[in-house]
Amino acid sequence: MEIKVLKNIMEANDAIAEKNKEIKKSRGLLMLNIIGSPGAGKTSVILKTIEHLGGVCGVIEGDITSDLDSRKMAERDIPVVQINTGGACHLDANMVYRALDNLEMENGVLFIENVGNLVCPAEFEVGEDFKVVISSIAEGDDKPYKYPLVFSKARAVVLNKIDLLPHMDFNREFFFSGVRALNPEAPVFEVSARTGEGIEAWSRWLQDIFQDLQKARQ
Ligand SMILES: Nc1nc2c(ncn2[C@@H]2O[C@H](COP(=O)(O)OP(=O)(O)OP(=O)(O)O)[C@@H](O)[C@H]2O)c(=O)[nH]1
Ligand SMILES: [Mg+2]
Ligand SMILES: [Zn+2]
Repeated sequence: MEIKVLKNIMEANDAIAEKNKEIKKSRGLLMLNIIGSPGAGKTSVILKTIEHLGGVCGVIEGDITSDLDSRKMAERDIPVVQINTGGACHLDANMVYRALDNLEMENGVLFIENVGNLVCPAEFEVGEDFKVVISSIAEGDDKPYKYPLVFSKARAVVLNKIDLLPHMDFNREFFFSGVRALNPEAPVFEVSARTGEGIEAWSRWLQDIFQDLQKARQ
C-alpha cells in the first residue's frame, strides 16, 4: 500500500504567496502584514496611520468571524475586504489571493490586518513586502521574550498605547533589549493610536519606503 504524505503545507502556501507578490508588484502596492495579539490596537493604528498617510490606502481585514473591523474602514471610505477564516487563527496566502481579487486598488499602501495572534501569523508568508508587529503597553514588556518569532521577522515594531505608560508596570528598557536581541535592525515606533502621539514618525517611515518603491517602478 502506498501512503501519501502531505508534504510541506508551507510549500503550497509559499507558491501562492509568490503569485500575490506578482499581483502586488504589477499594481504598485506596498503590502504590509500587520501582526499582533488580540486588542493590541492593529485596527486603531491602521486607521490613524491612514489619516496621516493620505494618498491611496486599502485594508484587508482578517478575523475568525465578524466584520466589525472592516466596517470601521468602510465608514471612512477606505477600500476594504474582510476575510473570515472560519476558525483558522492566521491568514494564509490563498485567503489573501482571493481578497486581492476583490480589492480594486493601485499605487498605494495595502494594510493586511492579520488575525489577532502573536504566534502562527508569523509563520505564513502571504506575499507581503514585510511584516510589522504591533505590541502594546497593556500586554506587558515581556512579549519579545515569549513570542520571539514575530519580533525577529518584523521589519518594524510598533509599540502602541504609550498613553498607558503611567498606569502600567512596563519596563521600556526590558522590552527594547528583548527586541534588540532578536532584531537589531528593526526600528521601534512608540505610538498611541488614542492620542496620536508617535504616529507621525511611523507614518513618515512608511511613506518613505512607499515613495522609494514608486521611484523604483518608474
Ligand atoms: N489607551 C489606548 N487604547 C487603545 C489604543 N489603541 C487602541 N486602543 C483600544 O484598545 C482596544 C483594542 O483596539 P483595536 O484597534 O480594536 O485592537 P486590534 O488589535 O485591532 O484587535 P483585534 O482585531 O480584535 O485583534 C480598543 O478598545 C481601542 O480603543 C491606544 O493607543 N491607547
Ligand atoms: Mg482589529
Ligand atoms: Zn494559526
